[in-house]
Amino acid sequence: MSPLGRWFTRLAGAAVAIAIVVIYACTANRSSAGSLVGGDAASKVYVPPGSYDEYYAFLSGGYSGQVAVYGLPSGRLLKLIPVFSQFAEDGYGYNEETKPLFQTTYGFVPWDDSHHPELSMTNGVPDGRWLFINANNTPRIARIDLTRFETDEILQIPNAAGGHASPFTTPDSKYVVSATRFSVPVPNADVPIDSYKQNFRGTLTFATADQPGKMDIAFQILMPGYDYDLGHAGKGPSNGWFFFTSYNTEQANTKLEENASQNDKDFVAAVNYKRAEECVAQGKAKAFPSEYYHNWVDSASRIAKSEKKSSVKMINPADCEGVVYYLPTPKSPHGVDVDPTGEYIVAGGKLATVIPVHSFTKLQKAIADKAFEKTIDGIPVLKYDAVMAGEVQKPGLGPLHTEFDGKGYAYTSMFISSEVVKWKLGTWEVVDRIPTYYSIGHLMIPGGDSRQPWGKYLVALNKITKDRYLPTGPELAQSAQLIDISGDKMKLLLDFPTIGEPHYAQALPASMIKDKQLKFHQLAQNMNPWVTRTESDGGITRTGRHVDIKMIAIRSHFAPDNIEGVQVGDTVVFHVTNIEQDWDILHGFAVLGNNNSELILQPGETRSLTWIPKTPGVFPFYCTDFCSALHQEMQGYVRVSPSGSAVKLMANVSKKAQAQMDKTEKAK
Ligand code: RUQ
Ligand code: CUA
Repeated sequence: MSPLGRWFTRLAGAAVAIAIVVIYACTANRSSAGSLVGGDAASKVYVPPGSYDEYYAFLSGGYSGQVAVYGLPSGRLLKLIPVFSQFAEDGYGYNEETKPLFQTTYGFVPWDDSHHPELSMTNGVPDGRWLFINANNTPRIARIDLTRFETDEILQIPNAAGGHASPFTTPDSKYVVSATRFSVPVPNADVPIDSYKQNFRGTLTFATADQPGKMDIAFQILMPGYDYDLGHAGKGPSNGWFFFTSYNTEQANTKLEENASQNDKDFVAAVNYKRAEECVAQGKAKAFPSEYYHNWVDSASRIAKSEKKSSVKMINPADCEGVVYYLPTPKSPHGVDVDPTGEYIVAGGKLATVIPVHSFTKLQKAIADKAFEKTIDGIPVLKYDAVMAGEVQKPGLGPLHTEFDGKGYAYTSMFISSEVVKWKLGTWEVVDRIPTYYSIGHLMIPGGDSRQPWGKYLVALNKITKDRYLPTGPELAQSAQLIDISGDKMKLLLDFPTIGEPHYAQALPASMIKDKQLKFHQLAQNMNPWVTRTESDGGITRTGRHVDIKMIAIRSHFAPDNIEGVQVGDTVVFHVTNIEQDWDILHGFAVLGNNNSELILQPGETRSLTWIPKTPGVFPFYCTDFCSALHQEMQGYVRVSPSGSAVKLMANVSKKAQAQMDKTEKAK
């Protein structure tokens, strides 16, 4: 069950009354569903064949580890971008070029749980350069390039467990952050679990993000051992600040559903990261031995590289006055969202009966006045009344996340009462509500967490599907719902199924990136050491038990297409180059019995598949991507002989390539 689902359990003991409300809400939702879709909904989401959608939406794939790209308003699935999980469909994480992206200090980690896509920003507005996304289980942050829709970089986050509050970006994309969900011993150590209060700590990580291929940990902040949940950067007047929610300020280490729900208020941690930069510059951060990997794709060769790092700069708030303050916040807050003006900091107290809103102006004054309740590990706790801007009363049950439309309204997801609630910034009055089907987690407005929302649509990202689609056995696809927010009243337009669990999403106008798409890779600039640019360059080389085969793929053949002299137990690597120079002409490659996946080859690209034949025989290979009328003719054979056989290394290649092969054969 998802962490969200567990809140049901948490509440169950005390809340018979709530249960009744939930049942009532669900029943009410279901019976009125039909009438809630207005008569013009179909025309509002209809994108005629051959026409484009207005927005790209990037939905997290949750426990699939990937990102799904949809068009809005149609809800059409455009692409699945593999990020943290191997993807057999195109060989990502199976071919030799991309495997290093999964390198971590825990070894090769080919899966993760991705939660929050975040677009890069310039001046607080999404700029369409990159999309970042976090890995929750083995904390990492990935960068996706939006001219190719490909993962280019993955940075591991050390001294952390559960990289949940991540990878929210600063308005200039200088940093992406990661806060540890689980506190753990820092550095990790073999200690009794019930020594939690003495030994467990949290960390807040700021990683540099504005230079592709060069992501790194700028600094970490060592925090009390709470659970850190979500974060958002300040903007405008609050630029230079970052806000993170924390819960379990009780520091429970068992039965958290009860033991971490004792305090009436937990905290939002307000981090002055400009102050952190000063402390680093003044040598107040300690070099803290920490191993982690940075993996990135070299753009010339398109081959991923891995580098192991050994130290981070660790800031202890007690040594850097003014770097962190705690804002008391009711109760077990989950989301924290900053409105487009940068003045209001909205928390989603998932067990709270109100939506608490903090004021940045008051926060600054409270600091100047030293309106502190107490200090925890060098972190002043500000007085709630001194920082509070207002509370939205009776919003519904289980507020989680808030986004904004740029017209003075906020929209909050209510998990337990299964609805989106629209309220007005400044007066805090609820002005509209709409049911969701069912149990909404995040919601998303294109640019809705930025300085400039495109406030036309809202997407509800729901946790429970039940009766919304044709049933497909015990497991149903989770659902997203498109809601029109252009008028006073929210209107439900469309349901569409999602990949994995759509935690969070981001979207931007298609016009910002559609004309920047790469159509193919320039073959002349392909710097893969095993590139084959023309048919006559193909061939085979043997180095002991290692055999490299250089091949080309072009409509509609491979060259070479007959290979002999391979032996049982050899490590055979097929380096296949698609020499097409044309948009959307891809080829594939697979050989009978290969123990990994196929290769998919973009035009102009080289990919390598490793194969260790186990028995003698003849093994066909073929193109897996229907590329031409003669796609079914696009095939070949590898002859495998017993180990030590006298069959000569041979391929039907050019004379030049054969002469080269004969030379290496003789040399051995
Ligand atoms: S959250 S359980 Cu983004 Cu609401 Cu992850
Ligand atoms: Cu190449 Cu099918």
